[in-house]
Amino acid sequence: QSNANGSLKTYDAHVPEIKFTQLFINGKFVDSVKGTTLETIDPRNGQVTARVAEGDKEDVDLAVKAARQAFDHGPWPRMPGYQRGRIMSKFADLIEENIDELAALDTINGGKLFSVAKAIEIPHAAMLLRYYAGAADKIHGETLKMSREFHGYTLREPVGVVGHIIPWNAPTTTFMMKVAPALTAGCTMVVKPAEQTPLSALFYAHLAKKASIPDGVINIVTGFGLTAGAAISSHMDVDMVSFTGSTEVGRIVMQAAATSNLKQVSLELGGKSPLVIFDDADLDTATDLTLTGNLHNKGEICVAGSRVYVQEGIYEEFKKKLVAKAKAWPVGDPFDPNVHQGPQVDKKQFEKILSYIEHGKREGATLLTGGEHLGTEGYYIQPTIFTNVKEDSVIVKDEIFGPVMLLMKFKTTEEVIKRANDTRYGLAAGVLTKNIDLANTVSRSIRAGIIWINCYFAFDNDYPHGGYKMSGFGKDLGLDALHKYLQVKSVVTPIYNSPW
Ligand code: TXE
Repeated sequence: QSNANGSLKTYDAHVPEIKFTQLFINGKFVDSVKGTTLETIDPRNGQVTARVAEGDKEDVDLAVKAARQAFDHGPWPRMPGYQRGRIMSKFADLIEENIDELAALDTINGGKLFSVAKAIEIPHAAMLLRYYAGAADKIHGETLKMSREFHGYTLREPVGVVGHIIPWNAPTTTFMMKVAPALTAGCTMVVKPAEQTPLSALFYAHLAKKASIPDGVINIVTGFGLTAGAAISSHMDVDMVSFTGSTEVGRIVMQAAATSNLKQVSLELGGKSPLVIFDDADLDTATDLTLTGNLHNKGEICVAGSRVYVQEGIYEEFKKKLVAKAKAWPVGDPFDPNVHQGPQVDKKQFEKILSYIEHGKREGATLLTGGEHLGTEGYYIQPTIFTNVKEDSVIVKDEIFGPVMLLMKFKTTEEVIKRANDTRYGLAAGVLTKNIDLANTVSRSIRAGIIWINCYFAFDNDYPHGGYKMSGFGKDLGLDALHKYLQVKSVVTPIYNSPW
């Protein structure tokens, strides 16, 4: 453990044996057609932890074929909803029996805090499965009265074969946010985890099979975006692609969907969320929420509140407190229970963040604390705070996706609303004030998918998550996500001699 300036200790006690490294297609673990592999790296030290099958177009073809067969002829879409729900609940039980191992895989693969993965993210994956399992026998359409001698009804039918393309920052949560509602809907699927973090997804495939999810329903193709990912988004036999990742790749996925079979598209992309703190906010709560809102998951989180707007009356005092707390923030080995921030996911992301920090300095922003690589090995970065930033500068406009926040002063409500909305993104926002009218005005005025009042990162299974503007469209979580994997069919029939 260390604070932002100390040295790092390494904990190896929890490193699990890696059991699954092959693709999972039609219920079996198999090598890739070409037989090639990719390396997964432990971000604590940059060392190779495993070699995982590298899937390419041919493997995606096989996986889609299996998913198509399971959808067109298999039992999953046809079985009663309660039965699908029962199997999903069994899947949830098996996850709970393997929490430690799953949490450790996400830690050595993505640098995630073991304590958080164990206490929150893995149990949440099981909860999410149960939430959607409970909805599996409650999928229904409506009966509609027509104006003439017809009547009709609507059916909600599964979309079909879904391709899920998943990022590395929340390998478990994103996997389950996509897989669970699609399972409930009766879809079959091909999942491509991020090349950096494929290990837990393969373990989930093993547990799904053990829970009796039929072969071909969940297929996992580990591999790179440009090859396996592109093969999914341009596949003629995939009915929908559900993507979480960068705005840049979201655009490519949508183009591929448009130029192939016009498959449905759902995109959860990046953010640059505003956190607006008014003069009457409690300083301790406000500084704590600002830190967790930016340093949770080492800032690799799409809803990070990285544009921090503080009203002028408390600005100086807030700044002093925030910097003092950031300097004491424990960064270190993610297996250490006292640590709050582990290493960035990989060398590429680590270097990207450091280059944004350099860019900020060159643009003339004032570095209040942090800004440096921490330790001599691994991808650790100090919690970093900039102030005196120009609103049109690159570090204010771009998503940095690291432990870097920008502190800005404002005077009036009108002004801060305008500045908060001055972004191409619209994923989340926070507002801290004791004045309920002010909180309501700001929440209605900011164009973003979720607004937190006097809190940050409060998520629940039932709350839809997804963006406005260039943060994407289509929700994860909640019943909105279930409806995304269903399509509505209208059925109309004549009705004679109706008394009504
Ligand atoms: O994302 P990519 P990267 C943001 C964040 C981060 C930046 C870059 O700002 O710094 O994106 O991260 C697959 N066709 N977010 O480069 O490339 C890829 O293999 C199809 C925000 O890792 O978008 C992986 O599975 N798929 C974010 C997934 O897309 C392709 C989470 C995401 O990777 C592809 C992650 C292609 N041509 C990064 N190219 C969030 N919204 O939470 C890549 N992929």
